[in-house]
Amino acid sequence: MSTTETAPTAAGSGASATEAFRASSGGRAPGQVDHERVSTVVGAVLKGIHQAIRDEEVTYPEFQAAKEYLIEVGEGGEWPLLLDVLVEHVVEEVAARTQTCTKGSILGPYYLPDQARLDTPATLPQRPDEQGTPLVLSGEVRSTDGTPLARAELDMWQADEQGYYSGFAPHLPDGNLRGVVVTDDQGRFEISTIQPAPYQIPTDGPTGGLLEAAGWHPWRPAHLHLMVRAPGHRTVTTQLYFDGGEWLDSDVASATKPELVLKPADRGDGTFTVRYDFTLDPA
Ligand code: MBD
Ligand code: FE
Repeated sequence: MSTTETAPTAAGSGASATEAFRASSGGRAPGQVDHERVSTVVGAVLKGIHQAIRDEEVTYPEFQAAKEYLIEVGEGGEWPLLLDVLVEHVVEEVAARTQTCTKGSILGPYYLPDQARLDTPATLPQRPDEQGTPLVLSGEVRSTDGTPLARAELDMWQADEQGYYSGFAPHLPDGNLRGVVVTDDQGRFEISTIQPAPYQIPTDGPTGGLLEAAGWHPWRPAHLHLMVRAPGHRTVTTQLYFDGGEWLDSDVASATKPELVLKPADRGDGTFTVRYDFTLDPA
C-alpha cells in the first residue's frame, strides 16, 4: 500500500463506521426488553468469558489490559469493525439455518443505504480514471421456485483497486463503486465495475492492533458486497469472491464460502466477465 497523505486512517474509517451504524436501522434499540432473553444470552456470553479466564488462568495485568483495550475500541469508534470482523460470521451462520436462498455472508461495517438507483445494464458510479481490471457481472434473480424476479434490487458496494471504500476514505467521492441495480422485466441484470483489491483492516487502530498482537494477518480476500431484495421475498446479504485470490483460505473475517467464489474470464479485450444467479426465499 502507498503511504501518501491521502491514505485513510483507522480513526477516520472506524468513526465513520460507527456513525453509519448509528444512522442505520440496525442501531435501533428494541422497544421492549425481553428480560428472559437478555438473561439467557448475556448469561451464556459471561459463562464463556468466565471459563476462558479459568482455562487460561488470566492474570490481573491481563484483565486490566483488556479493559484498557476495550475503552480504546470505543474511543476509536471501532466497535462495528471489531465485531463484524471477529463475531458476525457466527451470527450469519445461525441466520443461514433458516435460508434456502443463495448463500449469504456477513454485512460488514461499510454498507451505506440510499445509493444511486440504476437500471440494468448498469455501470457502478466510478471516477473517470478509476483503476482496476474491468469486470462485468451478469445473471438473473429468481425466487426459489424458479420464477424470475423483475425489478429486484442488487444493492452493491465494494472497495476500489487500492482496497478503500467510498464513505470511509476521505479521498474518494461519495457513492464511488456503490449502487442499487434494478433487474429488467425478466429478472436479469448486468453490472459493469472493476475488480476490487483485497481489504486490509486498518493497522493503526485497535482492531488492527489486536490482530498484530495475536500474530494474525489483517487481510480479507477481494470481495463484492451485495444485498439482493425483491418484494415478497427475504433479502439476502452476501459477498462474492474471486477464484485464486489471495487470502481466500484465511479471511480474517471468516466470511468466505465455496459457493460464493466467482471465476471471471477475459472476454478477449482485458474485460473480465462472469455470470452469477441469485435465488431469494419467499418472505
Ligand atoms: C470489510 O470490507 C468487510 O467486508 C468486513 C466484513 C469487515 C471489514 C472490512
Ligand atoms: Fe468489505
